[in-house]
Amino acid sequence: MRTSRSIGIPVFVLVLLLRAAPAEALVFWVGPDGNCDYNSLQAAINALGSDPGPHELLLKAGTLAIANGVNIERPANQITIRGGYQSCQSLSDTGTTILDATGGSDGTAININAGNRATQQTIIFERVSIRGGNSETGPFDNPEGGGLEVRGHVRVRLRTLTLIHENSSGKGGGVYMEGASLTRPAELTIELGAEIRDNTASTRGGGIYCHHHGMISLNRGQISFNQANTGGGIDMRQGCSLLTSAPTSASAGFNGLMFNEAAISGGAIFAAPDGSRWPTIYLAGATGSPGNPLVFLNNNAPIGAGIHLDNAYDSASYVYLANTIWSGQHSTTSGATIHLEGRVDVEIEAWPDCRVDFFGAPSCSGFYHNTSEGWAGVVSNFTSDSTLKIYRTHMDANQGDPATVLFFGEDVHIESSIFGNNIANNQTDWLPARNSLFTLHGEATNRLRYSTVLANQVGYLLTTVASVNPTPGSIDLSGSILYAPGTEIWRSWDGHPMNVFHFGCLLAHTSSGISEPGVIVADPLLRADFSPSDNSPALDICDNIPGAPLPDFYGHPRGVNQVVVPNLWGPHDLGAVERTDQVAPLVDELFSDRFQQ
Ligand SMILES: [Ca+2]
Ligand SMILES: [Ca+2]
Repeated sequence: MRTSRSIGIPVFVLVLLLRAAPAEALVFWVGPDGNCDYNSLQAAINALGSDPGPHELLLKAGTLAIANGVNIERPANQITIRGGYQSCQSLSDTGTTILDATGGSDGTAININAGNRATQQTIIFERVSIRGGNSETGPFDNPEGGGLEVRGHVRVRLRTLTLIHENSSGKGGGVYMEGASLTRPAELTIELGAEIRDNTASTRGGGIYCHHHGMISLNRGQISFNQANTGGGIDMRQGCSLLTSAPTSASAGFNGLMFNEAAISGGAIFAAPDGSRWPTIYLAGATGSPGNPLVFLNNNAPIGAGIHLDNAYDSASYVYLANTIWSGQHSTTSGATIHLEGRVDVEIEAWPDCRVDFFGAPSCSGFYHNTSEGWAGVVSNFTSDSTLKIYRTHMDANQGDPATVLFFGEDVHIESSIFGNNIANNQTDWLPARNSLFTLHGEATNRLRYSTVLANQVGYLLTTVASVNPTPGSIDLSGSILYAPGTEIWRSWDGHPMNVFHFGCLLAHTSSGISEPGVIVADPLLRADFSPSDNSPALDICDNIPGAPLPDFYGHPRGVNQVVVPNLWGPHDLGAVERTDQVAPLVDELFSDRFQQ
């Protein structure tokens, strides 16, 4: 009776299965009625034995109780668990199957333990909802993981219509991960619309807790409405990484983390080494036109409402964020989107070919309406070893002290980016982080090149503050537009000297406070897309700045020569956007207004 079957499998599937592994690929139907091979998912898994597979377990739609959980121990080959079949032996796969762990003894809904083996097997979930797991939350309890516990060298793929929701645990409300070693990791892929939602951890990782040597891949997946003390969405420790699995197209579908909440820090993501192997975050939303950025929406925590990364070790940990949109994060203490401690290198950019009109954002990399009631409306960092790069990024209507970036690290490089409408919480206080758009380290190398800063609700665009080193740092403003009448461009909070320079390639509302002559003081006359209008004094100004400029805000190469506009130093326009179309021929009197200083 309970034997391998091929009855009811479409001919083409059967052919594929036979080709892949003749005679050993098992297909079992699981569900409560008489046409099913097994009534119990555990019994079906046990029946797979050591057959090499790949195997398929096809679940009848509806609810399948797994009150005492399910164990998959050292799987011998790939297993696909696919729900949603209208009846056993039916090919109509239109719904989902709920695996409900409610009741029974407390425990994880599904335990997967692959051990430390050279071959990494894959467990695939499709059209399955895993809920009701409640692993022990007491201080001496083990195992962790409410919905899924993923141990050893194994890959788990959550695919179409799969949902891990309403589970709870001490660590890893939705999923707990622990790989065998650095080279034999536990992997979790959330793809094709799968979601980890509404899970709760009493300590770490509301959605996912990666204890060590795990790899989390996000490809059109969603981690949302989860809660914990640290890492409301994801908490990752040593040897864990969070990646996007190289989406090749901008297929429809939300990709991101939203409405996660941490009571202490890391609303969407908390990452800390807890050992010598630091975590890595490499996220790149789908590029192209239109692109499909990865979205961080409305995550909350007192510190690092989006990401909190803390690395106390000598080697830098790395955060790369390409094509990411951040909106509505909220922190009460510091870092509305990102808070960094220790040694972290961060790079944030839009890829040059990425185009999107998402939340009205003209760029694939944007920070909008993020708020910190305390420090830093976007990024906060109080330690001296980190670096920060921001390219082709738009920051608008963020709020904090300072309004956007507080960075006391070694090196800040901002280029081809646009800042406007950001708000300092406190516009009168004397503290260096107050009343400023950026607050930076006065002994570091700071660059704000080919960027456009317009009106913000701040007293100062840049505030620098030093510690004890007598060596002055530098601020390179070359190629930028700083047009915010009524705002001071730079203050040295403690009187520490800075080398502020721009090679005569700077347009500003005032030259006051900028030591070098040659500032073009004029209205930049920008168009709605931030490019220079026909009469703009920002057209064709520079070619004399050391170092090649990066592609502009929209990814276009710099240096489009305007035929009717004489070049000051060269064909590069000032500001974040190079004008790509030719301006109309002008009469002389307009022309003569271009270079007024
Ligand atoms: Ca030009
Ligand atoms: Ca020209």
